[in-house]
Amino acid sequence: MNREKLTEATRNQMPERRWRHVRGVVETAVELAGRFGGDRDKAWLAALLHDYAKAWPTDRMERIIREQGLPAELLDYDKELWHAHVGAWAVRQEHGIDDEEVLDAIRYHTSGRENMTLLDKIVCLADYMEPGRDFPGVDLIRERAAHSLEAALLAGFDSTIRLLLERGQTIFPLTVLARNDLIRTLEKK
Ligand code: DGI
Ligand code: FE
Ligand code: FE
Repeated sequence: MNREKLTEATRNQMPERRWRHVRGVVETAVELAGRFGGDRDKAWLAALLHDYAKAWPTDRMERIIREQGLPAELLDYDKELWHAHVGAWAVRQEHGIDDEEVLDAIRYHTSGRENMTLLDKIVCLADYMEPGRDFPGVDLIRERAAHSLEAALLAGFDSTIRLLLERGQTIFPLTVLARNDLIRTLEKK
């Protein structure tokens, strides 16, 4: 796998602003992998590809979910959730990415899930706290990330759930399961 080609192909999927975010996530994910003992190469790859389908048209994502056997349940929830699953499908199709750990980290980077792997957590947290992010609560996430991946990620999911509640939106069940799981993990420590 050629890193430059993959980088260029990813850049071509999105506008410049989104590409800047992706570069921030790559930088942050590699840093977090170093801090918490994750695989830096996998962190690099999953972070680079995490928003691969983010700028794809909604109807294209919907068609892929229906025709390629991705979880149809996604269609009952916010469209923002779709790019993660579609992105994992797309990078396998278009670039032969077959590392299931990397594909899972891409697939669950928005919703989270129960029993998140170290790589899932690194990518999801990097997505919340990359240098370009600025939203209420991001400082707490960054502070916690200095010592605890789980505590930082919990603050991240809390801020997303709070936002969804404020907007009166649905919450995808995996996000609730991910949050519950992190709380239990932290209680055991
Ligand atoms: O793709 P990004 O913008 O970098 O970040 P992301 O993949 O984490 O997408 C976040 C958006 O998804 C955020 O604006 C909230 C929205 N969203 C809608 N419904 C849900 C949701 N996020 C989660 N975690 N769970 C939901 O049910
Ligand atoms: Fe995303
Ligand atoms: Fe992102």
